[in-house]
Amino acid sequence: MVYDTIIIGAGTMGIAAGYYLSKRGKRVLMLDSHNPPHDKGSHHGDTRIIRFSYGEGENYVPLLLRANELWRDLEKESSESIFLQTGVLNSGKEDSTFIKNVISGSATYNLPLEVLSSEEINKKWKGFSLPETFIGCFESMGGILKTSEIINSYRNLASSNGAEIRSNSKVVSIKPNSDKVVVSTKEQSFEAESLIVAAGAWSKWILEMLDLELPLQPLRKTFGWYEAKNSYEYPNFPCFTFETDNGTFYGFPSINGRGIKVGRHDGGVPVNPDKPLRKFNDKDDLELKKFLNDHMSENDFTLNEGKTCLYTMTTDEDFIIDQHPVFKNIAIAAGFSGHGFKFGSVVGEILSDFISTGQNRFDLSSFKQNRFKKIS
Ligand code: PYC
Repeated sequence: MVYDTIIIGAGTMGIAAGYYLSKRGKRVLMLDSHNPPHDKGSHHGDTRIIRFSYGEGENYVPLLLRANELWRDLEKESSESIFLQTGVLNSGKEDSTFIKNVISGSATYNLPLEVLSSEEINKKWKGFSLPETFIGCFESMGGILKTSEIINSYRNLASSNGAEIRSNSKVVSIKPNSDKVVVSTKEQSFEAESLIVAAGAWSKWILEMLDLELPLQPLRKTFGWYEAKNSYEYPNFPCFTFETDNGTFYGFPSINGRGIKVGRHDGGVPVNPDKPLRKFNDKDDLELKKFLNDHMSENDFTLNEGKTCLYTMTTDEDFIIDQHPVFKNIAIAAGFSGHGFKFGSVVGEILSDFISTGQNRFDLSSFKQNRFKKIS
């Protein structure tokens, strides 16, 4: 069978693209080296934050607003609960670039934001104990996206639209052409008019098969759930991001008594995604506990469960969302640098637009792959 589009990677971005293309009546084949949702994807760990006055830059806000509409549509279409509106507190020193971007993003796009002193925050949520030098920006619109529910919803809807998913199918070669692409796994070759590469931590190697050398680096990251008292339980406690002198951290309220979830966003160790990740260890636990002890009012957190996951970093931590420079029938989504999940719906729609019409409605100039071209 000749497909309209082959998608390499059926994780967050790939499965969303597969869904939007299948909804347009396209014959879609998704190939994944694992079986999504799985613990090698950047969707691993049950929950992700969605926030809108974006500390990483205002250029992301239009994408976030569209992503939000599409998450609501997915919730209706799948009849699954995928979003919990907890609000998100972004905290750090007033002169941090991240905090400044949050405040300016809210002003530019007229998004609800409460800017609070550390004293006001510690009073509003008993669980926090912020240093005096910190401020916080609370966005009531933000909250939690449930990752497995989202991947499964897209997967089920795409399958019922006729899309095919082949799990445990590792791609070993690609022969590109402007009107036909042949993609081979060890077992079989497949043909389609167009191709999407959304291969998460494997993107670097897949893109090399298309003559694109991009600075993509998978990193090992850690997060854990910690025993917590009532003041951290959903819906009374928000999600949070913290820029501290000891690193950038994020977290979630405890849901159904599982414990407050916390992870470190910066740092991390470069890894080969084909090798098993070093398990969550005592050093990882100490680092997360120190963050909790320094910024929460409790000081006897005990680990319920610790896990590892993968980020795929670009050197500037901005995404790559683009078309191939030679073959316009190939679209690329890569390098989401640990802050991509919340954009999964809109990135899926953009990839589907690139493939179906060659156009898209957003300014994607900061996400072009040629920003990494070597200047000699
Ligand atoms: O972008 O808010 C975020 C985030 C939370 C965990 C990893 N990334």
